[in-house]
Amino acid sequence: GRVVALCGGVGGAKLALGLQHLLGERLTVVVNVADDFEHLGLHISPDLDTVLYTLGGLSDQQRGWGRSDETWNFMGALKEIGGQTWFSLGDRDMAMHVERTRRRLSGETLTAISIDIARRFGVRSNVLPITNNKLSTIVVSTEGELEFQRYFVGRRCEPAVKQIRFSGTESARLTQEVLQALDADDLRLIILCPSNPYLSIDPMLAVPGMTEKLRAARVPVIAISPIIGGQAIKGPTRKIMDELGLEATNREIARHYAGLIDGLIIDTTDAEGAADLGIDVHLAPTLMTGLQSKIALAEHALMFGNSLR
Ligand code: GDP
Ligand code: FO1
Ligand code: CA
Repeated sequence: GRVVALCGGVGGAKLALGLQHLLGERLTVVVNVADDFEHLGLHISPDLDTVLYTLGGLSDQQRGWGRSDETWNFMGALKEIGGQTWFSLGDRDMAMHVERTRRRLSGETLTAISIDIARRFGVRSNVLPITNNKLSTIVVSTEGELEFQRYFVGRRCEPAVKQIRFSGTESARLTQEVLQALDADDLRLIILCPSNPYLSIDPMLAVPGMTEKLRAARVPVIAISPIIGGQAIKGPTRKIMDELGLEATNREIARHYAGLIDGLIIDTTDAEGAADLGIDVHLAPTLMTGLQSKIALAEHALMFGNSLR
């Protein structure tokens, strides 16, 4: 059967790679686009980039974003003439932004462009943006409202988060391709990847109809916790939970997704207290390092999903 995975960037893409290994074209990865913005006149889609590069075997493992074997001549030259350098665009990565921008201006949808580039990268699974419409995360911080990349990259997530808002939700629509994936007769499981719940998954859940789709799903919906031992593996998840007055625990992740998921995978080392999360819990090693650990966690997700049917 088929599987749909809702995915942000780095954390989600790691599991998506393991799932792709097991499922190939039976996997559809639905990707967040609320990190997207226009920069230097280009349309940048960071989470789509991360997923396409990761599933295509082109991603930089250390940096987490962008391509491996990258060079930075463009940025160097841009700096010399006084251009904006707070957001780095690698020379090879630049091809993606320029070509995607050109194709959007010529009238193609983000979906069509993503499908075509995935095919050219030899990606076997289906990679779909959640929407073709503009959707943007706005961080309401102690220093005022910040556009997402200004907060994340420009300010390195330093301003304390008071609230996270999404603009464009009223007019955003799930794409036909996403709806088809969620309605497929042979769909067996929906997975919320271990992505940042507040910055990566919530904007997708904010697209009209998405939470209703998950609630009405005739297949199990599971999540993998991005929190291990009260800490995030990378990025501001833990910091944001602290700032929003939330406990950085699997219990809080379970509470956050309550009503949407049928089960939660948490790390084996967090076994204590697993019984009273108020939801079906599966224990597994959830720290993904090499390819084998990504495939192993993907196997756990499929097994757990099967057990809930
Ligand atoms: P971003 O869009 O690049 O910020 O990436 P995501 O939102 O997809 O993922 C960020 C989240 O992934 C963070 O909360 C991390 O804790 C989580 N994460 C990253 N690597 C792992 C891992 O190996 N295991 C688990 N369980 N979570 C991870
Ligand atoms: N992240 C950074 O921390 N600094 C950058 O200069 C940067 C550039 C960049 C360019 C293209 C792209 O697809 C992603 C890029 N990222 C960069 C990553 C990214 O914007 C963030 O990690 C996320 O949006 C959070 O998911
Ligand atoms: Ca992201």
